[in-house]
Amino acid sequence: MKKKQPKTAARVKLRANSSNGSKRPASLPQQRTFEIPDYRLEKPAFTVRQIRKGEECCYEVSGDLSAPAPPIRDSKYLNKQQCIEIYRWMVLNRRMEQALENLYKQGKVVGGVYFGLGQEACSCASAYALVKDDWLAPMIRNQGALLVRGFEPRDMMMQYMAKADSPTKGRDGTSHFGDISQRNVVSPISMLGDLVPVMAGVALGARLQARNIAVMTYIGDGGQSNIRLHRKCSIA
Ligand SMILES: Cc1ncc(C[n+]2csc(CCOP(=O)(O)OP(=O)(O)O)c2C)c(N)n1
Repeated sequence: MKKKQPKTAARVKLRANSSNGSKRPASLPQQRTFEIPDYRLEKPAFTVRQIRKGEECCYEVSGDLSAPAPPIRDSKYLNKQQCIEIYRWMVLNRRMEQALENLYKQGKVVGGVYFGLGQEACSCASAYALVKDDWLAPMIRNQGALLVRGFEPRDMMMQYMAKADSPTKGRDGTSHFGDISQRNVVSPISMLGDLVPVMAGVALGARLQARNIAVMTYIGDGGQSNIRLHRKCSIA
């Protein structure tokens, strides 16, 4: 009797049919797939449930919370060179924001200043994963993504000080700037979540032009709790 193959083995066989791991007709050679194999060691053995008690909303965590932290190990996604490159972007991101903090304390920043302290890995590594033709729409805490995409710390500093040589020529005092002609970067939009439909439009436009690109934007937990976000995600 023929032995039934486990599901994972079947999937591996399917991937071997094409050069980039997807099952697709040979007529679309530019097609890219975005499957990410799950190499994580951590498999959390707990669940988080949202509980509503009248007007109150809280979260209940149940399960094994005493599991040991997973060991430090080499990435299976990135080689050492790539890890070092991303780390360098993260350090630059942190250093630039420390300098911005000093400028703010010296009263040289016009308006507010926004940091991505502790979020450097999210900004830098995600932008690093894109290729040149892909489109990126950072939010104000993702200045590290702008660095990876080719902006310089100088651009951010000049922008916050509203200098004439800044990307918006002194017309804006925060990180509301992009570069849609060279770097495929859409400016942050103040209304949280509004970059989602904008980037869906960019993706749709690219598809109509038969270009196979990825688009990316960011959203925080505050932004995602906005009821309109779900409509925006439906558009995407
Ligand atoms: C649609 C909309 N609602 C409210 C605001 C005001 N607002 C600006 S930042 C912010 C909090 C954002 O929180 P989160 O998304 O978690 O990001 P964080 O700043 O904490 O990184 C709010 C409510 C806004 N800009 N847009």
